[in-house]
Amino acid sequence: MARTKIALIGAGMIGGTLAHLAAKKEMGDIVLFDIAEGMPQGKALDLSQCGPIEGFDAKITGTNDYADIAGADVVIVTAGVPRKPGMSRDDLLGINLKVMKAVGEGIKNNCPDAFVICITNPLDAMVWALREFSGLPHNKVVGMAGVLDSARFATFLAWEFGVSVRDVNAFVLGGHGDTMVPVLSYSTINGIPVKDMAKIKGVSESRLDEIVDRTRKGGGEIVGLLGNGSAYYAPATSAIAMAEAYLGDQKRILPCASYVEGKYGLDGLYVGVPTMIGAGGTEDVIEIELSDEERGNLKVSTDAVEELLEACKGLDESLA
Ligand code: A3D
Repeated sequence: MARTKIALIGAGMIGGTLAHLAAKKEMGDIVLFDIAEGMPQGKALDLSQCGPIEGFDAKITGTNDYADIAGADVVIVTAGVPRKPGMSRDDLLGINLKVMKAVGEGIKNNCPDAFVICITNPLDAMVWALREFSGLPHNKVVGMAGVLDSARFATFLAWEFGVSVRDVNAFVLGGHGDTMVPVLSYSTINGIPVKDMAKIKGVSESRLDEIVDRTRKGGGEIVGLLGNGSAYYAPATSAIAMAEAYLGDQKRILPCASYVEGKYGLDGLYVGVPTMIGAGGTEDVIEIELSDEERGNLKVSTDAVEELLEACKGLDESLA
């Protein structure tokens, strides 16, 4: 039986971390692709030399040639540039849109049967564009954001209540970024609704609002502290959980940027929703009941995503 092949497009901070995690978990053989010459090869060599110490057998290779991702079962995309000082949102969009075009074509020509997880920002627009450029079915292209955002939410809730993170089930919806919608009504501490737990523990509503706000700005907080670059450990771990759900046909319900048509009043948009991931890729989107306020917040978030898609269409007419 052929070994599972995992292609990582972008061998930067997240790409390298993904390779290390996938190797440690022996998820399959790993190909690190990047346009930077030597860098993916160097990282692959370095990571390969972890094998004898950590005891994994994964074959890790670095490449600048898309032909080497041929037949990949899973592709995780982190290729792109980060926003730099002085760069407008549209400048960033224009650059990363071109990257998605190249990556989409590389996937289409070499591994059209893969399950593709996009991480590149601005996430909800880039996953949509990557799907358009690759031509893969919508259920095989998904964005990673909600697993990370809900992990951030869960971390802050666990700290606030002084409980194990393992018992916190935190729920977020919507686009990735400041408009994301952390949903307190569906967040629990081992089944106990967070709002009930707050009453039991004497945590005020305004304190919960602060936690929601910190979750929304979770990425920016880390960017500010690092001074250079953005989060990479937790983003990589999040994408690995999604890849494992697919490879193991786990039917996990994870918050992912999935293609939504018909549910949540949406008509063909990638946005963060509870999604079942199994061997069929994104097999189902679960539509939950929302309060008027949550529905309103989701609308603000999806409007922001739609605005980005319009900007993409303006930048590349093949998307219009
Ligand atoms: P970084 O370390 O800069 O790695 C990006 C890599 O992409 C670099 O090695 C580049 O050489 C490479 N690259 C650029 N253009 C191309 C191309 N055309 N083809 C192949 N490779 C290319 O960044 P990172 O790994 O820290 O982050 C990667 C992306 O993830 C960025 O867009 C971040 O904004 C995004 N990100 C998203 C989240 C989400 O939750 C959605 C969280 C953290 C980071």
